[in-house]
Amino acid sequence: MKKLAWSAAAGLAALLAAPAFATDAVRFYWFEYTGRDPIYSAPLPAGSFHNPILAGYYPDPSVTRVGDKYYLVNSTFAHWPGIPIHESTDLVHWKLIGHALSDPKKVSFDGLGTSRGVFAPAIEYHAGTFYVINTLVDAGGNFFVTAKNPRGPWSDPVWLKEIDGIDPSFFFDEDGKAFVLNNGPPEGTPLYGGHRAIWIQEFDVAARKLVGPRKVIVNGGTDLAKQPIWIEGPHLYRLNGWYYLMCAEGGTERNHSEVIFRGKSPWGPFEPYAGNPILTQRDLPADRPNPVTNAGHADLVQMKDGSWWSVFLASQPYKDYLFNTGRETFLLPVSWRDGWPVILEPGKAIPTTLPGPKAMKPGATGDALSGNFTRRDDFKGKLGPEWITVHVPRSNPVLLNDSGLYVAPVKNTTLADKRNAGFLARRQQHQHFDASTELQSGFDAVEAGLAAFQNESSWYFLGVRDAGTQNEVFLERANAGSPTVVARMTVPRPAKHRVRLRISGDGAAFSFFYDIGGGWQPLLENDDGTFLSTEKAGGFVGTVLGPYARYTQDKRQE
Ligand code: 6LW
Repeated sequence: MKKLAWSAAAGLAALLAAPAFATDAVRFYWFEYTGRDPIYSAPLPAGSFHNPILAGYYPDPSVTRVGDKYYLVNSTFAHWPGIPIHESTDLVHWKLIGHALSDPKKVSFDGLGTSRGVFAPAIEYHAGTFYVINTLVDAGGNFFVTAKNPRGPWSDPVWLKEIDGIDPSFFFDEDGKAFVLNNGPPEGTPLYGGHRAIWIQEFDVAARKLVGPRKVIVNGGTDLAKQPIWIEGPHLYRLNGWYYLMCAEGGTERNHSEVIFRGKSPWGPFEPYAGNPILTQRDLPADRPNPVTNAGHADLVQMKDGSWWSVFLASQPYKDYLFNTGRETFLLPVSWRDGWPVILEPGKAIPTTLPGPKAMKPGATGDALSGNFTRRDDFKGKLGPEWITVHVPRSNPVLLNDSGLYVAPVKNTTLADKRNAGFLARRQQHQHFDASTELQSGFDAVEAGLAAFQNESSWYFLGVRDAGTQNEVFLERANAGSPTVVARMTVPRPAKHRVRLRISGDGAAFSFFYDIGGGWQPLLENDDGTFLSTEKAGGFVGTVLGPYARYTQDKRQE
């Protein structure tokens, strides 16, 4: 069996260290994903781009510029590899070039819910070194990694055990001093639920450690008297004699926003801008068409041409406040008003098509991350950049050779367990999508097919298994309670045992199809897929889709 080639990064290559590969592995011949959201169907005007720039679950973006290149990181929670590094020359088209966390020996998310682990990371470049700082929630706390080349290798994590809280970021000042900022509990007893503070502490670059006192620079938010909640995601910038401190406020749901402060020293005092928030969608009418919600958690970057832009997270509900695509990365130009940066005027809706930066060249391309597209993976010795796993792989469930992908069931492990199962996934990036695959059926004691997974208690499994000399195609739904088979069909086992399966989503409606040679047949249509939404499933991630194999119940319990 050939080495698994993770095309853009060494991410899953370390899996190959495992010596044996299960003989029960199921072969998948190809996988195809098509996004078909009507909102992107009109041709893109020349020089324009579509928001989100990274569609599907890519929350908490942080960006930095090095010369004429830009580097972006996002949260990945219990998905793996951790913290993708995307590179761009125009802020619109991005390519995956590596991961800040890719050695499964260094971290473990076993036993963690899907929305624990990698929270909001921040990326900076200083004196020839890239820094990514982050919190592994319930899995080690705050840490940073460094690299000379953003493609890697990235250093081992340097743990910052002395600080609590989340959302750390570095600030490298012009005078050589450096700081770590983050969100933490306030001093003393919190005055109300969601009362948090922004803290700062000096960082000794040479010694790679925090030094001196730690101090609160924002208590609660822009106006403590109004009991602001969840001040977080701090970023500090120095410009025109001011230190600008930008933070998210209001919580990462419908009241999310971005606010700005400024002061004459990194230690404060910081005054809030009278025009805060500088980004939110919370005041817009709920019944607006194609709503974008949750906007906040932003970072600023100045392009080489002097223009300012902001990346931030937002979500796109298909109805009410329901979205299965998680929190996505958006891009907007920033304007300056009386010395303050403004990402979006109050009352304006975030555009999904808008003019791009000057640096955007006609015909520029990147990975399939924005607008409508079809991505087909023939699994010929190489995996596309979109593939991830859920939890850090401990065994060897996914292998590739020149003829296809092999997914092995993992003993005693299914999607309902908080550890890595035989599941390779890609993000659901559109409200309207088709995800299909072809696999080899007829494995004794193994069930395989396609899963749509939100977390360990919210998923669909469209699978095929042995039924004597025939096959059974089935749909299992886990919706908070025990997984239940909601549709099943006994079908002839086709020539060469090849079966095609498809999951199609249209907003809330999920439909499931199989094809054993005579064309697509529905197994169940228009099932209510709202249980995969963040509103119902909870947490911080979005739905992911892909090939899955597990042992049958009997064999699982052996
Ligand atoms: C993240 C926090 C947030 O740490 O959500 O939107 C949390 N903002 O800043 C998880 O992504």
